[in-house]
Amino acid sequence: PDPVAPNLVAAVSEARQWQRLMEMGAIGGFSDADGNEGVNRACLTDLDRQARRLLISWAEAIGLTASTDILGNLFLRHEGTDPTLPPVVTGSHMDSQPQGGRFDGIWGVIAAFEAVQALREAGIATRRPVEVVAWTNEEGGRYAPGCMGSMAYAGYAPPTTWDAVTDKDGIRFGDALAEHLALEADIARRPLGTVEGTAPFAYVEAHIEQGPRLEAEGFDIGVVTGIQGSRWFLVEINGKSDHAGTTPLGLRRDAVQDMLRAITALNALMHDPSDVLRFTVAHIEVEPNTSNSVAAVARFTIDFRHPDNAVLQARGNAIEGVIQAALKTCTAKVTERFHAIPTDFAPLVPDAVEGAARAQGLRALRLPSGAFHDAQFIHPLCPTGMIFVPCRAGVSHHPAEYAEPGALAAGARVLAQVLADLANR
Ligand code: HGY
Ligand code: MN
Ligand code: MN
Ligand code: MN
Repeated sequence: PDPVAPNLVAAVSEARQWQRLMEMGAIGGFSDADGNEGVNRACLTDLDRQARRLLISWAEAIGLTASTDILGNLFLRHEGTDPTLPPVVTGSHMDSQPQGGRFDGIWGVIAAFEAVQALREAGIATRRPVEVVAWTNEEGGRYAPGCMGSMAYAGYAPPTTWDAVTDKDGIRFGDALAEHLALEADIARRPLGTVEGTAPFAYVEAHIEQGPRLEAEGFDIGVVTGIQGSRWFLVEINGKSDHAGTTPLGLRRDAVQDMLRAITALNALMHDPSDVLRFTVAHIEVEPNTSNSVAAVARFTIDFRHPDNAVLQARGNAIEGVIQAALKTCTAKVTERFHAIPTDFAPLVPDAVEGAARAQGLRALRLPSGAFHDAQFIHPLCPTGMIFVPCRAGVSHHPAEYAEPGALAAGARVLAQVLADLANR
């Protein structure tokens, strides 16, 4: 077992981490009809900024310095004995789904914070700086796609790529970001990742599994080996508004009827007996959206995922043709909004995670992630890995999302040891 582990592991506080999680969960918190405590904290909102201010207040209380880049990615820096070395970066996201849970994303930020605080309290010097990060807009709920902050940081897409994307109130991402940066103008500004600054030495993201395996199979730690691929499409079907009472069916150009034909055809394309493929239509808009005018426009999103890149490309590339062939009276415009290829992490970080888990007597399982994460976009820059902890029944993106305080503390202890390891390499 690692010599630093005992006092470092002891310095990680289960109670302090849980208390911080509950305090964060109250920001945008709500109870659903069954009494589950969920959170609705969209990116670049006052609630998001309130949560960030709370995190910064904790950080400054223990001597970390806060900075933010032009995408609003927030960094809390623990200085290394050699400040010139590329840092180890660790964190996740603070934004949530509209009916999200109190653990998705935010635990990874709080666990990173807890691990760094434990390093400092245990008096463990690190050669490299360690930076806790909160990425902007991982969820892609308010503004599609997700992972905008990490994609811009990694140079995957120019920072202005999404300026014209609007939310449900018609507010442009570029305007919401400009307002956000103005409201956080007192926070030190830093270059944008690898575009203007330096790449990390390594990146580690702690996250709840958002799946059932660790709990069902009795494991404490998930050693994440990679992340499946994701592709998001927006489909706009254009027909013609008409009077519901007087227009014969044969003369209609009904966008809703053609949308249903298109989704039925897509279900056939996406049928996969092995049930490995994931296909979701969950955001639908209709115009004019009244009960007695035939629908002129129907918009719907496609979220399509697969672990095999050949399938992800082939099925994804077939989507437009299948939609066009299914239409009877309308036209369709299909745009791709997100394209993350399947990721296999290099062994360095997963091996360090597994080594730390074993050194701490924890049961560790190697597994891929079904959810996408910011780690997917940091992976090409440096050795990258993730630490999963079990969550109850694998539920996520729902207010019933839950993880045990002890399970989260075990995750933070493994993270602390991995950071001590990587930051001294
Ligand atoms: O959708 C995802 O996979 C992530 O949880 N936002
Ligand atoms: Mn997440
Ligand atoms: Mn999520
Ligand atoms: Mn993530």
